[in-house]
Amino acid sequence: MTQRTFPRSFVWGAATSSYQIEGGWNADGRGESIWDRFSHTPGKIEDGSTGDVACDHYHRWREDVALMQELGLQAYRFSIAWPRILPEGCGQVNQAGLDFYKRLVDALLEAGITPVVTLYHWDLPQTLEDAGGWPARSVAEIFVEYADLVSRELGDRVKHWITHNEPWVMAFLGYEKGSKAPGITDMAAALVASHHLLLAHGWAVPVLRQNSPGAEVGITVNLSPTDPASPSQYDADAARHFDGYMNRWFLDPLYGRGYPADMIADYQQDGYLPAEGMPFVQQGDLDVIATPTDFLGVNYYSRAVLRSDRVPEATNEPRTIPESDPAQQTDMGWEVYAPGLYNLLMRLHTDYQINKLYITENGASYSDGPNEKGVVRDMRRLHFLYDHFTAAHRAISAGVPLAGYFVWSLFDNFEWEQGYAQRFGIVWVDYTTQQRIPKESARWYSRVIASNAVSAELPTL
Ligand code: IFM
Repeated sequence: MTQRTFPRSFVWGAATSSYQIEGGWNADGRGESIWDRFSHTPGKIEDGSTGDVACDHYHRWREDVALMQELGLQAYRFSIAWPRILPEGCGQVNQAGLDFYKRLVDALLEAGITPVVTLYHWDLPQTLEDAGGWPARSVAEIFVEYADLVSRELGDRVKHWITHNEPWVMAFLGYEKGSKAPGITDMAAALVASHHLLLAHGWAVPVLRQNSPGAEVGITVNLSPTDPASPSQYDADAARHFDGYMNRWFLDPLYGRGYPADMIADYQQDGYLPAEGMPFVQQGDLDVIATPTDFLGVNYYSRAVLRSDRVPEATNEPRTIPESDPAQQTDMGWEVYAPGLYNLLMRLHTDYQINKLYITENGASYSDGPNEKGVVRDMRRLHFLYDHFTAAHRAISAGVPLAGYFVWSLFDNFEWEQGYAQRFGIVWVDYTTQQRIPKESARWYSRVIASNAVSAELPTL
């Protein structure tokens, strides 16, 4: 069978995040995070659940690393729970928390698995939210102290650092829409938060480099290629705006272009920014944000199809709206659209000339569980991954410097405001017994890793 082989140095891994899998929410001196507060607030999480126990990884990390080794993972991307290390956000260090991550990193290295550490995957210490959260510039300064501490402690062993995961989600779902912690609905505050997240990243880069010689340092953004729903100029403008909101608002400043002028104008028009622009951007901030990094982490799940809600009643504009086929959606209701990954990678390569890219998350939520033989035949996830790996291979062949791929997620886990109803894992988790069962997608992924290739034809089992 013809194979599509990946570059020899290509890295295959899987990803998780602290609040979604660890549990042990108040074990051994861990402080409260905004996600503890949010999930403990009635009505915030769809199934009423919390991350108090989640996959109990805090206690089961040893068997989890053994499972990663059995699957043949070459790298494991996980995040550090800031309040486990600094229960109050800064000041007093919780040694037990640091020791947990030291043991985990050592076990990974012993198993031949490269640790890829995300410093911030949304679990801000509650004390820092009480002090103003990301809309406060002081929180960005404190983030650098936290980055300094963690990289001084782990920098000899960890050589891959990601400052933030998906600052768009933190800023806009946390502070504009309020669907995620801390649950605030204030667009003006969200814009300030987005700047402080980027600033914190830029300040942290040299600190991480200093404390972790030879390390690769980057940031992970979630990006969504954006298509207009019809050839209408109104839909084209809606697509421009959404692309600016979700993609360019982060990419442009990270790659030295400052915040996009069209978006500043839109936000001024909507009253979210004052006439003078962005008064919270201080002199030198944009240079800090554009500090060169070693890679960009890209999380890709789907594209966005935009339909304007500002079309005048009487218009001759074409308005054919393609409906997304429900059979082509994951359980999240997200369209399965692998060409979007190829298009996105090509755009990053041509528009931003990024030196190195990793897909730090890609995956799908499907609820398939164990059959009577205890086998999880998650063929839709397997095909999803196959199509996206193939799209990535195509991009590499076209010259995109894609260096690795992390499947989201290693485990079924706490899917934020959706609780445990959504299952993204390649490993099934029984939340009653904490039994882990690698799904068929995981078994197939092991074979992809071992051969460093995908077949030219859709795999069957
Ligand atoms: O579960 C999340 C993850 O925490 C961040 N990226 C998207 C995933 C699926 O929603």
